[in-house]
Amino acid sequence: MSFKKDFIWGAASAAYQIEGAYDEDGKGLNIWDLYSHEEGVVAHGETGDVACDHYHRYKEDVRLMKEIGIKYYRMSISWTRILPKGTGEINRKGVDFYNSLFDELITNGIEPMVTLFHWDYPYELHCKGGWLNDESSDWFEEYAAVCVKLFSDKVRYWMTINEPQVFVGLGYDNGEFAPCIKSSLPEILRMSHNILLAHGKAVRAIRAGAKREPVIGFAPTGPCITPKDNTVEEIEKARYQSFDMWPKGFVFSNSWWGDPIVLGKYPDKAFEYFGDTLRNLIKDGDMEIISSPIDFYGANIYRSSSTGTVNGYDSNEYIGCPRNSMDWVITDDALYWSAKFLYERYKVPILITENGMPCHDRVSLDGKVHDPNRIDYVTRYVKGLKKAAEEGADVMGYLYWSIMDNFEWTSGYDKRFGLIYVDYLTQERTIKDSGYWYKGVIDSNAENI
Ligand code: BGP
Repeated sequence: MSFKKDFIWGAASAAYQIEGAYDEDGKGLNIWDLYSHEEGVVAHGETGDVACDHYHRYKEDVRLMKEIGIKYYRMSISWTRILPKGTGEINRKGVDFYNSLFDELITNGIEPMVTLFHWDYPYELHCKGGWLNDESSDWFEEYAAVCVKLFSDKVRYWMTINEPQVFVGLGYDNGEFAPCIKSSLPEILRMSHNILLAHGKAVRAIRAGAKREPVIGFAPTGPCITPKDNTVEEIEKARYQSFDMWPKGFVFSNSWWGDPIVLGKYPDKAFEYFGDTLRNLIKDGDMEIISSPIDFYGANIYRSSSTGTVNGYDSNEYIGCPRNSMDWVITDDALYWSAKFLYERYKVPILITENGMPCHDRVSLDGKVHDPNRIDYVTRYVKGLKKAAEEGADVMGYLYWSIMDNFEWTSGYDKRFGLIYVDYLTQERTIKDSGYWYKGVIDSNAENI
């Protein structure tokens, strides 16, 4: 048994993390352009101004992708490169850039998969209240419709939003990520509802405007809880906890976002906790818009925590557990349980939109980048994913995060997730051992794992 024949193998990136050229060719500013410049936001005062300079080096990058054997490339569009003010006037040079990139990918046999929003929110719209403004879902719909009109002759795969858990939780709840805001509970509820509406309206805009049959999803993350042993009780507990939500920090949960989008309703607990404050936000027809059918459920998964832990992964269960350079525990069965649980609950194909490992990579004296830990990590996680597929979960594909080392948000450039090493001083690229190894995984549809 194995993955299906048309299994999607690829790697992912996001515009702000790789493109650079932050104020070139008519691009408008976004919240990361601005807030990364504020003191204390990003480690070592680093910014994404230049990043991997992918904007100028995309041809070389596509060539390296081809060398690695990448078949699908998940990337995001920088909203303000297309619409500098977030809505209204279109920036032709931004459009030209993405058209050239898509052409380059397609010519090299790589299918582009586009995320519309990977956190780089237009600054002009932020000044109008951002997601708190009840027009924000219309702004996003306009942006989605523009992209579909411009690019759907080349792009079939679309993801609306990346990790609402994280951009809301860290950006507007605890204030660590741009735009560094700590919001009140009613504000968090309101912006969540607007984001869900934005997602739904974008799904409809893509479906209505696409020139070729689109494949649409979104790319959430969320807690993945695994059973500490294989007893029925522990498995049930893990399933329950994976979709549970709490009165505080609930934006990080799976069900707060996944249930409205796929099941068409907020979790019961949300009404228990927030009562009329939530009820009053929901207008007639909203839930139908939010739950406009999607073709796949994306999942960004890096780690899990076991039902045996007291406080998630920070407990004795993980004493001495291997950790990556972000200090995240390495939990081999994360993809197995999450693919299984997500598919059981949502019953739409699961696409692993991100999974990967940041390591302490460097170019060795022999000129190569040896990263056996990354190879070991992917082997273990993909084995789990394969087992989930063999046991009946509809798993559509796996996208490694990330195609190349890049700007890891507030952690700056130290954390290297890439299959391609980037020397930020010279912009020289080196395919890591894992990149060459991944080619074998792709070519054999993971029969070698
Ligand atoms: C992505 C980011 C990555 C990485 C990842 C972490 O969407 O762009 O750079 O930070 O999320 O995932 P999580 O937030 O689930 O830990």
